[in-house]
Parts: sequence; C-alpha cells; structure tokens
Amino acid sequence: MNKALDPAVLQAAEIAGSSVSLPAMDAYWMPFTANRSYKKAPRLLTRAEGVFYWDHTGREVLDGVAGLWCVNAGHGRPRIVKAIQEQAAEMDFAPPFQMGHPKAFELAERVAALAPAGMSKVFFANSGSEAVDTALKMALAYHRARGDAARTRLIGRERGYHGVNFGGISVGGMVANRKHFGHGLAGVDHIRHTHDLSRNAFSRGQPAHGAELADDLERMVALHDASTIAAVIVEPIAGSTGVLIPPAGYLKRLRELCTKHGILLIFDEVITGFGRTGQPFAAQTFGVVPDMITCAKGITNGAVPMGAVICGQHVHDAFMTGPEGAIEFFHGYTYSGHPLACAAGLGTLDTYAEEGLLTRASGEIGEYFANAIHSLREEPHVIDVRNFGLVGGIELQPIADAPTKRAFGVFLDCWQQGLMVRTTGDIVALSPPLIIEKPHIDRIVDTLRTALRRAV
Ligand code: PXG
Repeated sequence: MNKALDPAVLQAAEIAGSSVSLPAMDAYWMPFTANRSYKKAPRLLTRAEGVFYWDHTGREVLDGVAGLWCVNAGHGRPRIVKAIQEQAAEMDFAPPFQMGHPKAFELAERVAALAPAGMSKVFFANSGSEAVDTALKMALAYHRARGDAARTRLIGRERGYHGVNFGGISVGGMVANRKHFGHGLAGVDHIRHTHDLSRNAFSRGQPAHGAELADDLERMVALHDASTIAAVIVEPIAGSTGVLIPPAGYLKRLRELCTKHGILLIFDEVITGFGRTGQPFAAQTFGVVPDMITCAKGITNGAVPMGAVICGQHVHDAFMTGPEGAIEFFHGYTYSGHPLACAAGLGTLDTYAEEGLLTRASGEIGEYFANAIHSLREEPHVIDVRNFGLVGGIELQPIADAPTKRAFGVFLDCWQQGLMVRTTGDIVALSPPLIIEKPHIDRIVDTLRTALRRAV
C-alpha cells in the first residue's frame, strides 16, 4: 500500500490536527470490519446533513454511498426528524401481535401504493436480513397453505447478497459470508450470476448480453423438478457484490420461467427500492412484477431500522383460508411496524413525494452521473465502469495475489480527500443520495480520478 495511506500514518496525522479525543474502543466488536486495523486508524462520523458527513476532526466528507445505500433523501431531513421526535414523545412502543397502531396501517397503505399494481400487502420487519428470511418463510408457507407442501427448495443466485441471517446466507452467493457458518438451510441451490466482462465491459445501463442466463433456472428444474421448488430470489441489481446490472431481457425471462413452473419470484430490493433505479422499485423500472419484494434501507431513509416484504394479493390470499379466529402466518418480530420506524417511514415517503426523488435518478441527473463515471474509463487499473440510475460500479484490476487491496487503498485515499465510497472486492460502488447535484458528482469523480492515478 502507498505509504501515505498507511492507516497508522493517517491516524497520527488526523489526531495531530485535531483537538477531539477518541472514545474508548475496546468493547465494541464492529460488524463487517477489520476491527484491529480500524481501531488503529478510526474513521468516526459525528454529524450529517444533506449529502455530507463530518468526522470527529470536523472535516467535511461527501457521502457517495447514501450512508450504506439507505439515506436516499439525504441526511437530517426536517420532516423525518420531526416525525421521529413527535412519535417518540407520543407513543414509544405498541405491541404488534393481536394489537396495532395507526401509523403501521398508514405506512403499509403508502408503501403498497408505490409498489407495482397487485402488490398490495406489506409485512414489516426490522432490516433487510429479516425481510429476506420473512419472504423465504412466506414462500414455503404459501405453497403448504395451497396443498403444495413438497415445494420446499429455495433457489438463489451466485454473487447474490440477501443479508446475514441463515436463510439469507443460504440463498446468498458470497463465499466469505457462507463458508464460516456451516451448511445453512438444506435444499438450497443457485443459478449462475450474470457478470460477464468479456461480453459486457463498459456497458451503459443494461448490458446487452446474458438474457439466456435466466435459462439456468431450467437446469434447476431439470435437476430437482419444479414440483419441489418454492421460490427464486434475486436482486434486480446486485449491490453488495459489486453493482451487477441485469442484462437486457434477463429478468423478464426469469419471470416467464417462474410462472411456467409455478415458482414464486422474489425480488430483493433492499438496495434498489425507493428510487435508486429511477422508479420507486426496480420491478417498475425493468417492467417485471415479482410475487414478493423485500425492502429496507430507503423505506425510512436509514433513520430508524425497518424492513418489509411487499407481496402480491395472491400470496397473501392463500393464507386467508382457515378459520377467521386463527393466526394465518406464525411469524413476526417484537419490533415489526415499530412506531418510530413507521413515523420515520411516513416522513420519508412525504419527503420523497414532495421532492420527486423516487424518479429523479431516471432524469437528467442520472444521465449526468452516467457520463461522469464513464469518464473514468481510461484511468489506471479500471477494467469496467457500469451504471444504472444513481448506482455506479468501477471495477479495478486486482493486485496479483492481493485481491481487494487496490480498491481498499482507493477507498482510504478518497476518505482522506473527503469522499466516502464503498468497496467490495476490487469494485468501487457508488450510490449517492438521490438529492445529489452536479457539482457533487463532479467532486466524486475528480476525487476518484486522483485516487486512481496514485493507486498502487
Ligand atoms: N438484501 C440486500 C440486497 C442487501 O443489499 C440486505 C439484504 C440485508 O439488509 P440488512 O438491513 O440486514 O443489512 C442487504 C444489505 C455493501 C453492503 O457492502 C450492503 C448491504 C449491507 C452491508 C454492506 O454494500 N446491504
């Protein structure tokens, strides 16, 4: 690594220039973090507003990833802040089982109204991981309720990310997230991923090649028989594994095959939901209606944890056949539809609506973003640039025998320059808040250009 980017050197420089003392850092075991090296050179965020964070030294940092793909309306939005404050004062908690509170019903109506026609029921969870495991359980119980109880197999996709719970890692396709944790769910299989730089490098928007990869589902059917398969889950755009845009026609073909074989199709829209692709959901952007959508993150603008499963009326109705007094779905969380999350969700949807944010990515700003990031094409180490809506991926040639190091070096350099990006493998991911303006995009690209030119 470039000596100037050595974490210990950076920390020494930062602390020297700052009067802020660091908190004790021993007790906190940080998630998905290299704990030991982080604690030697911490990156602490202490304040946020609009498209900016400030760190503990008072330095401004442009947020190139909407926090972690979630703060779609930007930080510190007044309607959301006020909604949470008022709700906390009025009623902190209401039990969700055999009880309810008005804002849970209101938010469900509002979310369903944004979803594709016919996707009319909303089940609340507290994260994307919980939404995914809820959807998988719903799929199994749906078939059983219809007398088709042999449909127990779940099909994911290589390079999929569906959170970190056991269902999600089982259908997920990231080896590091799976290999440490035993066998996961039984009866899970995976179709091939769609990433193919040999045919699709430097595509703008949807890559031209690869619709036929959806036919991999036919291989699953030939192997396992359709009568044993409950559901297929895919991210319309895979985010965490490096911004993999679906080839033109791929999702439509997957939908056709699922319909043909009686298999439920689940779109995991934890990242693509709430405007990232230029429509409220990627299902609408790509013109493909799944049977269920999982979402989280942008539903509350990241301000209070929340996840949800949006289902087709037909999925819900299959459960509503027993005696009226019987519980239909034996599932739920203490904090399903938490009042603070619902209040944040309503404030968020108001903000999105007032500012036209859910379709902004499909307009001029999305075009500007595409042009800007594709201008990095000739920079050192860049082997692909890809984009859709306000999502971008810049793939770097890995350093031989040291995968991830080059991209992480770029991440650290950007951080030093006052830009927060996200890296996965040797891919730099961008997903700025949907309120981003052209000068911010210029700054993102200029910063990245500088970092790429001096990357090792
Ligand atoms: N599904 C998808 C498609 C996601 O992107 C989850 C489920 C899980 O959500 P929770 O709320 O349980 O974290 C996600 C989460 C990254 C990164 O590297 C992305 C996520 C989480 C952590 C890191 O970009 N997405």
